[in-house]
Amino acid sequence: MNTQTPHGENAPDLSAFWMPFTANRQFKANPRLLVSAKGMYYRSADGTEVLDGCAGLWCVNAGHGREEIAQAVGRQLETLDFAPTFQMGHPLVFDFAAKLAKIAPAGMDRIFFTNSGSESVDTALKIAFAYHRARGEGQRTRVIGREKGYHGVGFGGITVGGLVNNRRVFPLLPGADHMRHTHDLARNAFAKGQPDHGAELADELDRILNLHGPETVAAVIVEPVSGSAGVLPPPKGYLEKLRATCDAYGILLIFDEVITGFGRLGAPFASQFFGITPDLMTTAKGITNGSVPMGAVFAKRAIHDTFMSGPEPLIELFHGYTYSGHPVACAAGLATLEIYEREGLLTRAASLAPKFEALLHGLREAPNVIDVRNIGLMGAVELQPRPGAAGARGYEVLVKALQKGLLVRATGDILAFSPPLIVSEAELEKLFGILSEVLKTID
Ligand code: PXG
Repeated sequence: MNTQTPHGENAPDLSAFWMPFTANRQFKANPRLLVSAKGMYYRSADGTEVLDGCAGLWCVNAGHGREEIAQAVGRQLETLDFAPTFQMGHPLVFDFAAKLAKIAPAGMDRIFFTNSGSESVDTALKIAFAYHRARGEGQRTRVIGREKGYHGVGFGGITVGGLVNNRRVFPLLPGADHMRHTHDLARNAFAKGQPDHGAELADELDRILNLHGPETVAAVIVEPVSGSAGVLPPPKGYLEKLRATCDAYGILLIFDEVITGFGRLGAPFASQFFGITPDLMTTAKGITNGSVPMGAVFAKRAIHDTFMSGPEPLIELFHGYTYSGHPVACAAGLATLEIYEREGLLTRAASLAPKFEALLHGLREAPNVIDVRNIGLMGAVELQPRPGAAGARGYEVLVKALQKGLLVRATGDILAFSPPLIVSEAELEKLFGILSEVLKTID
């Protein structure tokens, strides 16, 4: 139903939509609606052009309104709108998996489709448990995550995640433990790229393994670069140590690449950027350029093959979604991969990163800034919280930046940046120019 509201004629009735991760009443009192998008820009309901500083929600890596994706999706809807992938198949899903396997980290060429990052995480955890069980190590029932980790909102994801607001209200799966986070302003503030200090935090894993017994642990899951916690690149040497410890005890290492996947750091995946191969890798977001919901778990071939040893008529893994490998999502994904490859977007962040870094760190002296950090085309500016009003400064920046034509992501008082990978140097200058102006107006 359309009603007249103070926010414009024929604005939609806002009451029925229960908004995710949003202060609903605050938003509905002062709504911010985006109505169209092309390239690097959104257009808001009042006609403002808004530069997209965060690729939507870290997902629109090839920029908005890509015609090839729209056409592929339209064609697919007319050709084959849906087909089951339980005991059936359709050509696109096999084709898409094969093409993803080609850009995957070495050996991670077996792919399970989901519909989101949260589903990818739950899927990867279930594969880990089932894998150990298939090898006669069913006693491996524990999983280890990290403080400040974000792995989506399924029960598996919030159990291994480490953001207190996502956990405190809900019952969690048994048997999880957490390593300490690597956010260390005292030693690492204003680091460019991987910080120098903190590799020893990976020794936390040994401590936790000694507490529980390493033979009880199925998997360790981390974001190679924490995203939602406010862009925390791993300290130098940290991921290497996690890899070595997992190897020493037969524990699976899961990289959650929902944000870092599909070119964000300047390589197809963070795994290749850091030169460390996990056993399982979770993805979503950029897999379809954010256009159609989809996710995928990449598994090492040996893990997949472990499941393929029983009697052939038996289902090997009792897991899957109605929409695993949905034909329309596959069409969107195939068109997305073509764009990524044709335009070199899976590596383009590498050449833009120096400019991005220089502009971002140029905000170092802006009011209230207590840290600036970056890696690839991911960056964050951390503001000192206002006494007694944590998050207020961050929210004010979000609102004021939008008025000036820039979309930023604020988590608490941390501002995060992850522009589409098509961004030009001039657009980066514009982005940080607007931000600099806005920061000057925040008390
Ligand atoms: N893992 C990681 C590392 C993520 O960043 C998920 C899993 C869950 O994905 P889905 O598709 O279920 O939402 C995510 C999602 C933000 C922000 O700005 C980050 C995410 C989602 C929304 C906002 O910090 N990441």
